Amino acid sequence: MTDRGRYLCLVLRVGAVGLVLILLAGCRSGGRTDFGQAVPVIFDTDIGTDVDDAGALAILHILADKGEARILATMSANQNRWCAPAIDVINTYYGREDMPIGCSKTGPNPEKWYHDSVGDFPHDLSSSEDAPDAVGLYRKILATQPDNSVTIVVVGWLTNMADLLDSKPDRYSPLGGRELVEGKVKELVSMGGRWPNSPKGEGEYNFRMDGAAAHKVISEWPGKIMFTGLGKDVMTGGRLVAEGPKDNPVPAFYRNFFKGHKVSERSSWDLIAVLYAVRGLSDYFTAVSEGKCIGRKDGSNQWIPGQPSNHSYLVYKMPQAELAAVIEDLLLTRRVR
Ligand SMILES: [Ca+2]
Repeated sequence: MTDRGRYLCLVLRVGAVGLVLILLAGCRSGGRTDFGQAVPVIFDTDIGTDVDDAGALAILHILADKGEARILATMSANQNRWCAPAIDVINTYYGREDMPIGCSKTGPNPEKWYHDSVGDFPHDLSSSEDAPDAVGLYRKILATQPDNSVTIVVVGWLTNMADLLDSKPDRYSPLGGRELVEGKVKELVSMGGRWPNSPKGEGEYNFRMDGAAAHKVISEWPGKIMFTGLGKDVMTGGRLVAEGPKDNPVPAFYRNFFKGHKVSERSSWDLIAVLYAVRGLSDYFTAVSEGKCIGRKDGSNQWIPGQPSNHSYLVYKMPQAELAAVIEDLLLTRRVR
């Protein structure tokens, strides 16, 4: 090879390495996946106590349709009889009628709005009692996943996470729950808490509904937790109800909720948790990581500033109205099958 040839070869190599570095930097700052891989997600909800759970599951399906997420399972921490059927109608509408559904057998059991429309849409599960125990299903699924790969997004109380930590070796895995989580879970995203602190004795709803579980998970979870807690002022659902397809159960659930509560929009707590779980900080959020959360058994929480720990909490970067438009556009995205 001539000197000129060697020089050209060197320039090309340096250029290629630079391009790879630029691509890597772009992936780290713009999202959670390396080179566009779908994020494997388990969705855990208290569906029925508020309507944002239905919206959150809907946008998770949409993000899966777009190739950004891969839904491994859908779980209810609310053991009410209507929860699994409500999840089933949404999974079925979005073409994932065989998606595994697990249900807590130990959690709280409130019954509110959701059953009003469940019967109007196709589904198989007629009662949560027919769904397998969520903890067993978690163990079965986690055992088969690559190490440090799974994102769990909990948009209700933390009952299933506490029960998973306490779970014993079984036919799916020789590991106890804590070791299984440590091996397989990349990140737990919890829609819970008020940040940086809840008023004394006034725990946020999801922590308060199972305060013992929140205390246990916050104290003992062996991996990274992102507490989201945002969404009160990010109002969505209005355009979905006005423009959403008639055969989609999610606008119907929102319509029931709006009618029952005499409102025309709803806060987006659970949808924001899903958005972060799949897209990461993106242009939407920043995170506070310097410190650690203390969770008390009454459901209250306090952030102790200090060295970075396995805890972080989310902070808005994008104005709330813009974030609402991003979410509403996702809610109105048509299913692909
Ligand atoms: Ca919820």
